[in-house]
Amino acid sequence: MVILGAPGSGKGTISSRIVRDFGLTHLASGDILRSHILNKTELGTTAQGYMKEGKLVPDDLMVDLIASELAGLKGTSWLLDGFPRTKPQAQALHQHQQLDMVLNLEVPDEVIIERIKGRWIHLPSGRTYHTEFKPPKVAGVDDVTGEALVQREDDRAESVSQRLKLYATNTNPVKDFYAQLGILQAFHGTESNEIWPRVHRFLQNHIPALSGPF
Ligand code: G5P
Ligand code: MG
Repeated sequence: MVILGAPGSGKGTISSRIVRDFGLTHLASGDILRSHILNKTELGTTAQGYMKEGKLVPDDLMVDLIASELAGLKGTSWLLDGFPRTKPQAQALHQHQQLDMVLNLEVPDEVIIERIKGRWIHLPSGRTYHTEFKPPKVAGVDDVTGEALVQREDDRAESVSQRLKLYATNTNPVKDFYAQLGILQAFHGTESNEIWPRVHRFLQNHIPALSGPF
């Protein structure tokens, strides 16, 4: 399964609930890239230059990265978040693996711009908090490890508007690609708590064998 949505639309938030209730493995391309940056790998060094400007990492690097991650997940059900983001990425994934469904979160840009200002993350794990929507138990500190939370380099206002523009240009063709395959399911709203029950119901009807408590 793939989850699409603009930067800050709640892909990570909804994905963590899907993982909790349906047991899929969550692969978030941005989290994987940030862990490469943290570990100072060659890919991390290359990707950092693009990411901090709010630009996309080149398709060939992303396709190789995700293909190698998926190769380690043979036989399991997974949820890809943040990939594919361009039509060439979607075509490459389609050759590698047929998807069962694609969830598409549609949240207005003005809501996103406001909410991203309050995001704090724990870099090593990708755990995400929000000053109002999901505050940590202790301000500025990760609930699990007690380590410091940081703001993402690309959450500055200039990078966010650049990311939203790039999303509109590059990812609309991805939506069209999946709509033509008949596997795109859109969820519109301004709050994750309003979108989530609808996603849950949809998944319960489509993957009943995996459905858990709600
Ligand atoms: P990422 O990491 O994939 P984006 O830009 O796609 O980044 P992002 O920013 O991670 O997406 P999200 O996961 O959709 O957003 O949203 P989220 O984290 O769940 O929610 C955002 C914040 O709002 C959080 O603090 C959350 O708690 C809060 N929140 C959620 N719901 C609500 C709500 O209802 N109300 C309120 N008030 N708050 C809420 O990619 C980063 C970069 O990596 C590169 C690119 O450079 C990209 O810019 N990259 C790729 N490049 C090329 N190809 C790819 N496939 C790439 N993948 C990554
Ligand atoms: Mg995310």
